[in-house]
Amino acid sequence: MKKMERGIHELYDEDPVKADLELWGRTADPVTRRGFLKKSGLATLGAFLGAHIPFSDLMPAGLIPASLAYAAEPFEIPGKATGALTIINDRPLNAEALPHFLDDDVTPQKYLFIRNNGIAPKQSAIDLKAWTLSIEGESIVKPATFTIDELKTKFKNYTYQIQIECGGNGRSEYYPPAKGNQWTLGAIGCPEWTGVRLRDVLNSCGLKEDAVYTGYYGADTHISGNPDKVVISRGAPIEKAMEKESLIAWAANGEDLHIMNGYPLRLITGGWPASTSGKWLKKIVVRNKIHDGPKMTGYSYRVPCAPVAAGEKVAKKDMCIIESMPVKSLITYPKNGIKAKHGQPFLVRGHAWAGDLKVKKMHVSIDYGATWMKCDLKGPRNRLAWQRWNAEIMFPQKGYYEVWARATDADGKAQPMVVPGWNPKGYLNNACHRIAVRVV
Ligand SMILES: Nc1nc2c(c(=O)[nH]1)N[C@H]1C(S)=C(S)[C@@H](COP(=O)(O)O)O[C@H]1N2
Ligand SMILES: [Mo]
Repeated sequence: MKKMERGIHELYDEDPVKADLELWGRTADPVTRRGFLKKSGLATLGAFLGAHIPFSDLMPAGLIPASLAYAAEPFEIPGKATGALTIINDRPLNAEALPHFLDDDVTPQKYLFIRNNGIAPKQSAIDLKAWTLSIEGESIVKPATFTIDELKTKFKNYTYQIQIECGGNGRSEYYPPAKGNQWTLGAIGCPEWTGVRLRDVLNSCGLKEDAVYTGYYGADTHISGNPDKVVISRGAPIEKAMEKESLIAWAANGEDLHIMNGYPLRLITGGWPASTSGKWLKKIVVRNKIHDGPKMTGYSYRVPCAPVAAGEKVAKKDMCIIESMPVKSLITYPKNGIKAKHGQPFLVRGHAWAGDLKVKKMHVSIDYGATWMKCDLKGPRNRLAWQRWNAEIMFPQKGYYEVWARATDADGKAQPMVVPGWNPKGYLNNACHRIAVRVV
């Protein structure tokens, strides 16, 4: 297993304020956590970042400067764009996109993250004609099995642009650290999926009155090699499964699914943790109770029902299933650590999304969140698609800056500026994305 080198993160994980003090000679106000860079520290940090820091008095202490926080080494993955994805783990394979590769309105599959809990089936072993999907479970009247051709011809086909984001995206920033893939920002993507509506297929089999939850089963195999062990079997409440955007999809952007993204068939459950979007789909069950497959119970894809202190032990009974994902945004242009010319407008853009909701407002800040500027924000192509935003910034003087981006959802909830509520498995980090800019 390859592990990323996380030197500066580790240092900050142990004690961010101490790390600050050691590295930059900065002390923090314990209440505001605002940094007071001593003259010498200011010089050290400035030298490290390669520029004077105009808003240094506003820069929160204990926050790793973005120019250092998100440096990532690209690896190569077959079938994916070289250099665009960072491997987080190689068995099972998990990889995320560097944010600036997610700049397209519609995410090309070569940039779409990979989150495998087990071992993916081999593409060469998949016979498209022989692949079947079964619909079963105690709340189905007439269980049935469909080939992919039958799905395509028996039911109306739909195409929607829908974002999927791993519930653990951003996990690497939690302290105390949470076990699991140390995702930074790139376990998100928004391709255009083509398939049939899950509800059309379920209705054709007859849904009983007592239907409560779905559960999926895929063709991947358990990391232990035990053929009887199910890798992951999650689902969604029947109301979510019956939404018109919930798809059984065979294509992304008009192409076959990439093998690592579920070829030849997968579920798309937009706006919810992508763990509900089963890949290599073989079977869907409709249950008369909350599905209890592997990774539905215990601490998996659950957060404390009520907020807890960082590092606190939480009883299983106090953990609640994650449903709609929180509001979030990415800066996809330019990339972190860019140089800009003083006196010229600086163009920034990205995407914003908010689970089941729309994003209502988008702001950027160049003074560590002291003031915010409203961005241009477009509507989604369809429900559950991310939204494009643009901004034009003028930097007041030369030096080191960070551009912070903050989205607000239709309910008025905004992204937090720093890592939000700690939880045992490190889910739902929707802190503002920031990039470093050196204005020269
Ligand atoms: N069969 C199966 N489906 C799965 C998974 C898996 O390991 N096996 N991982 C889930 C998780 S946790 C996520 S975040 C998404 C990732 O989808 P992607 O790899 O296409 O980006 O797939 C989900 N569906
Ligand atoms: Mo995930």
